Parts: sequence; structure tokens; C-alpha cells
Amino acid sequence: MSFDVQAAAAALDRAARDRAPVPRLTDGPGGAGLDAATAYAVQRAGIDLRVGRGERVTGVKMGFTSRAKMAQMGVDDVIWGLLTDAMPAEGALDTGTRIHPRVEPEIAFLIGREVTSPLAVEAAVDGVAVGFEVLDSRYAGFSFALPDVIADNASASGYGVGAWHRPRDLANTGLLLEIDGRAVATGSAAAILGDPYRSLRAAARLAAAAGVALQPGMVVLAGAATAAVPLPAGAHVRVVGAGLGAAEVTTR
Ligand code: OOG
Repeated sequence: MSFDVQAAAAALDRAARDRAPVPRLTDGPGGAGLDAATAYAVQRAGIDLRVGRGERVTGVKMGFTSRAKMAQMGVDDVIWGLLTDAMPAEGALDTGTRIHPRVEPEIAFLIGREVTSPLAVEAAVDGVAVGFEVLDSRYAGFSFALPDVIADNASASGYGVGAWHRPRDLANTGLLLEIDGRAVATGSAAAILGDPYRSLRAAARLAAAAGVALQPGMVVLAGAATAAVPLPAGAHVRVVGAGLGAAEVTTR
């Protein structure tokens, strides 16, 4: 049975907007043989729906770049997704518009110049920051196989970044995630493929291969260094990166 890319994208899009999770695509019609390429076609069709509603692509996010995340979700390959201008959490974030949000600490890169070749992406970086990503799987129980989560834009739902700093070595940057002043996750940026710059280069390669241009002003999220934790309403979330300051958000 052939797989309906547009129908899958529409179902995931509706799930996000209605806050009603859907069954895994891999369990549905034609889903048994769903491969990564088809799953990325679903992801792109979902982004097209967002762009059609007026959203703008603001960057790229990497997923499963750390053992902690792969182990948490039971998958074993690096994936990527796209960020849009509907996702930044500027100081406040509404958990009520999400299904079962989680938060994780991230390293973020700011693209400052046109990326002429994925091999030259480091030279195009203008800033580095500590940040957080809010994930919200559109699948029931936050449970998926790799093609499912690829199709679901790598669970992207929101993000925030702290102040930008000049590019620097990040391999041993300590990361701390606090909820209401309590440390809930700690890790090192070294957990991100050994060095977050490696994740940046992978993001540039994947974007170029997919025909997505990394433009000045875009953000690349390198992926979490720790497992993600449930994001409650009415909480103050703070992510600290050693030497990078903090990124904060209050939820309702
Ligand atoms: C998929 C997204 C994983 C990361 O940083 O590893 C990710 C998920 O766990 O729902 O963004």
C-alpha cells in the first residue's frame, strides 16, 4: 500500500493545532515500510502548511545528537527539523497549547553570513548561546519510531536562546536545566556528538542536501545534551551554560 505524504502531514498539523495526539504513522496504512526519505517528505509538507499560513523558517534543529536523548527515546540516528517564527518563546510559553511538552537544554548557533558551502559553516557563525528547546510529540504517549519523529518535524514546538556570545570553543561547556530553582538535568556540551560544532556541520550538510539555505539571522539548535524533562505549567525554567549566561522562560 502506498503512503500518502500529504495526508500524513495534514494529520500531524491538525494534531498540533487541536492538541490531540495521533497514532504513529508507522502503525497506520502503508506505514510499515515508511523510510526516512518519505518521512522527511512528510516533514517538508508540514512546513509548507505552516509557511502557507504565513510562518517563516527561522532555523534548523538537530535531534538525537547525544546518547542521553537516543537512550531516552529508543532511537539511534541523528535527525533534523526546521524552526519557524511561531516557535520562539519570548519570556513566556503557554503549555496549554501543547499536548505533552518537554524541555531540554541546548547550544544554539547564530548564522551571521551566507553559508556558501556546508564545509564553511563555522566561518558563517556570528554567535553562540545557551538555549532551550520545547518538544511536543504529536504522537500519543510521546512514543514513536524514527520515521514517525522525522515526519513530526523532530517534535519541534518552541525554543529560546540567551544572549549571543562571540563564537568560542564549546566542547566542555557545562549545561544546567533548572525548574523553579531546582536542578533537573545537567550535562556537558561534549555529549552533543563530542562537540556541538560537529552538530552544526551536520546541520549545514543536511540543510544543503535538502535545498534549505542557512540565511543570516537563522538559528541552529545543536540538540540536547541531556534527556528532556516534562514542562509543567506555572513554572520558571532556566538553562545555564558555563560562560554563556542563561536562557529563561515562564510557563502558564
Ligand atoms: C525528538 C527530538 C530530539 C534532541 O535534542 O535530541 C531532540 C524527541 O525526543 O521528541 O530534539
